Amino acid sequence: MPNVKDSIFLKNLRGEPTDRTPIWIMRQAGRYLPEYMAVREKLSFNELCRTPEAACEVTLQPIRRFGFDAAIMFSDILTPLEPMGAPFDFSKGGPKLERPIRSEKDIRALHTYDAEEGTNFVAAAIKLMKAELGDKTPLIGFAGSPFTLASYLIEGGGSKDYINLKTMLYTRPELLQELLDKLGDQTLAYLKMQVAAGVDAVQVFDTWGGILHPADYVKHVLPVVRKIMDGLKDTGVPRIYFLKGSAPYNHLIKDLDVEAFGVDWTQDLTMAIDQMGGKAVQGNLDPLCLFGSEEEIRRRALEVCEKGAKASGHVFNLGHGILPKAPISAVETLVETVQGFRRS
Ligand code: 1CP
Repeated sequence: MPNVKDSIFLKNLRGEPTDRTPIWIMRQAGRYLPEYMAVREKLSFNELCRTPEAACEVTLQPIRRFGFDAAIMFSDILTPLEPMGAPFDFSKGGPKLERPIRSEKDIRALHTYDAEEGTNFVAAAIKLMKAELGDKTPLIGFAGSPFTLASYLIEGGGSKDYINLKTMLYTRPELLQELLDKLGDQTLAYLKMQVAAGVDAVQVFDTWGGILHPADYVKHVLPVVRKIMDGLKDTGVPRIYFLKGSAPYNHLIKDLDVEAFGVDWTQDLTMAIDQMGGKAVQGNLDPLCLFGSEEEIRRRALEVCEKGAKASGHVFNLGHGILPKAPISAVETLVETVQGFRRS
């Protein structure tokens, strides 16, 4: 009987030897897949996230098509904010919040909630996904880091300069901290709920944690990430921290109690492995490499595999999410190359 615990994905996160390198890619369920777009013609993005059967279907799509070594539950980092009183609208391209959260009153009005109730549709989706994936393919749960979530709440959507967030940081840091602490408590409860529902590993996405001076990162971002990761330790599931743009912070995060660090494509993987003190790594091919020639994709993917093989564990991934225009044939080339690589 195969056991999901023996999957090469989980083995690499635990630092156990495997003869090949597992691969999954961030945003593997999404707009580059025609079968995803077909589902989206019938359901809005929010409906999709809140309908367990549909979320399960799109989670499985990239597994069926490419045979990735791990599935990631379909949802969004912003989904658990709605029950706090901050619903996002995704219909205009990027996420938009009706009324940004900027004052003391706005922050106090956000409420923490029982994750089993407020996000019961996520637990239901995870149970369906686990039943479909069986013992072959592990399922990754995830959440946004409090800082990345705060950036969307304060700006009201994506931002180029984070003017509102930084204004708060430089005028009322204690207010920003209050928001981060509140989001931290909710995020820990949300991830614990996912583990109870059956996910095999968790990833915290910190897409925008890298926009701060390292001293501010250490003061405001790192402690709440640490609290979440420490709070998950007893669950026993491997924890992955993906901080985009982490290169100037690697020496600051290396002591976090996690099993693996996500590495973006702006860093040399060997350097990141040296700086991350013996932990497993996940990454780090440039997502734009998928627009290169087949030969170039193969060459660069193998280079990442060779470097990753020197870490205590390596999970192949892109250095950030796949773009909606990425060619399917490039993903096929990538998966075939990585799954064909043998560690010596
Ligand atoms: O129109 C559509 O169909 C919506 C596009 C879309 C998709 C497919 C959004 C809106 N989110 C998602 C899914 C998603 N988002 C997943 C699913 C699982 C998978 O990886 O396959 C995950 C893990 C996320 C995480 C996410 N959402 C992050 C962190 C990772 C990253 O890419 O940096 C962030 C920052 C978001 C916010 C968000 N949601 C959606 C968009 C387009 C964005 C980015 C907006 C921006 O650039 O600021």
